[in-house]
Amino acid sequence: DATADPADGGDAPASDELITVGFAQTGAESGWRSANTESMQTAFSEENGYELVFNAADNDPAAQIAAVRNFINQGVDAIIIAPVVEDGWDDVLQEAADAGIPVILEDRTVSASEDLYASWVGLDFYQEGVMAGEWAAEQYGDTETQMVVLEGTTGSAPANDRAEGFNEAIAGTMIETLDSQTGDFTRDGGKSVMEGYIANYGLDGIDLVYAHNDDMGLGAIEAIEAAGGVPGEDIKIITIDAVADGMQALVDGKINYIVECNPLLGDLVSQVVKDVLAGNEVEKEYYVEDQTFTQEEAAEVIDSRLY
Ligand code: GYE
Repeated sequence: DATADPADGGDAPASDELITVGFAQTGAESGWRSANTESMQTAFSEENGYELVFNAADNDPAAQIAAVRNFINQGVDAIIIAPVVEDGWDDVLQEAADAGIPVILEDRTVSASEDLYASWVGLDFYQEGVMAGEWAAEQYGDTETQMVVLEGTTGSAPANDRAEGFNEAIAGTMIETLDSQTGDFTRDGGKSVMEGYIANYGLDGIDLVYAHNDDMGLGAIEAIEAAGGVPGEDIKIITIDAVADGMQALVDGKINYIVECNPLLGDLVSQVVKDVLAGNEVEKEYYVEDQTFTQEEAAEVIDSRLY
């Protein structure tokens, strides 16, 4: 077993040595999600010693829990979850623990006890909200500003934390929240909620959009343009993610500021999975750093972005 024959085709392990990993992805709601799925599939490839069982739950929490139960029944070596929502995980996480299968969370967090999972790899969503809110406060906080919010999926960690961080950062400024509804992190969702806002408050009644992700901001741009407005000028837009389409809209002047959320988590998650399975000690939380971009900063880096 220990003697590898260099002539037998490189260092990919024989298939019976592959680590079987079940990955319960949220769905395919956004550009961020596509980049995250690709990063995970690349990191958890056969070349790297894995057999990946991939499930995308179409953002349905019940379907995602069912997928995790399937992984438990299949007896996979480890389970990775990007939890759609924070709540409702206690039972199935306990079932995984009872079956002796370690769970590693990536991207979003859960409200369940941290004893029920081995580790989490992701981003500081609260801090992303704070960074977005601080820029808004600095730019618009001294003048009367009517803001509408496009929230992410209700009950998801990034929607909860990005709202909280932003609201704390704009407290005491002249920015007023006119309305706040979910657009489910999708472009279509952002567009239709924005159409409703424009119908209710008029283009002139809205000064600022805070969208919890780029895709919803891009949907809002479509709605504003369809109504005859100029996004980025008549109505300012702040978003989170910094995916390719979002960065292009920022460079084009249609978005005013983007806080990054790095989706390229695959390699770090893979390292954590290997450590957990080897019985090595791991941290409970691994935070990946995020940056922020103005229009000028986006123009400088857009050609070197990885997603
Ligand atoms: O910002 C959004 C995606 O959970 C951080 O989910 C992720 C968020 C991301 O749909 O675009």
